[in-house]
Amino acid sequence: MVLKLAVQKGGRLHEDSIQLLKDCGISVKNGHNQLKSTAENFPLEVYFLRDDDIPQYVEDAVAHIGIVGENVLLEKNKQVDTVEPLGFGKCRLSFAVPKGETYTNSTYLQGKKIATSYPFITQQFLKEKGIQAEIHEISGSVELAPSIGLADVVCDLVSSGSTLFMNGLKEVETILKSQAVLIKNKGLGSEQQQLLDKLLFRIRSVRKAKN
Ligand code: PRT
Ligand code: ZN
Repeated sequence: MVLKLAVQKGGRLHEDSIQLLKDCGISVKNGHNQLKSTAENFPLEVYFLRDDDIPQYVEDAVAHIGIVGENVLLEKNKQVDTVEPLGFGKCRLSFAVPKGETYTNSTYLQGKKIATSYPFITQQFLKEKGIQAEIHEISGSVELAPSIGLADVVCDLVSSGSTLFMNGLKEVETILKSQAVLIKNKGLGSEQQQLLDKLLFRIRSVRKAKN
């Protein structure tokens, strides 16, 4: 019996995910271009995937558990359980407008063109507010959209704010605060649940010791 964990293959969550396992006393070799790796001292198999694919893999029980940003989890809207916030990968999903614009509240967005990689979360926010706007889904460099005339507004991830600033944009409204979370498949067997409980005990101890 082995617990299968999906983590990001590269990118911003990869190193912190592997470091968390290390801090839990679990060593994982990440060979170049490997899809999976077996831990040496815990019954754990680690799958290296694009973050966008992790919720689906966990819903389908290809991986029992996964580490992913709440932003991706909410956008993909898959049937999985959130087990634990992990305290890294912190960012926010915010609207930003050209810096000369005056934004007082979300009614500004009425009738605007909004570029985002998070169409589902953005649409949910607009719906809640009763706002009609046009959403343009783009997968990268969202912050360039206003300067090339593709959109009036962007809804993008922000951490320091410097990307927005360098593109002449200002953050005006946050719709989601996000961090990496541990998720699990909804139908875990009791043996997998026991392994997860063991891992979770270590994760909580590590996080307590750091605070
Ligand atoms: O290849 P793969 O699909 O796996 O990776 P990816 O390119 O889709 O994601 P990646 O590695 O960029 O981010 C993975 C996760 O890290 C995200 O889903 C978030 O949960 C989290 N995270 C934390 C961030 C940021 N901070 C962040 N700042 N993800 C992206 N950004 C980008 C943002 O999109 C913008 O382009 O950084 C830029 C803004 O940063 P500041 O500091 O200039 O504001
Ligand atoms: Zn991605």
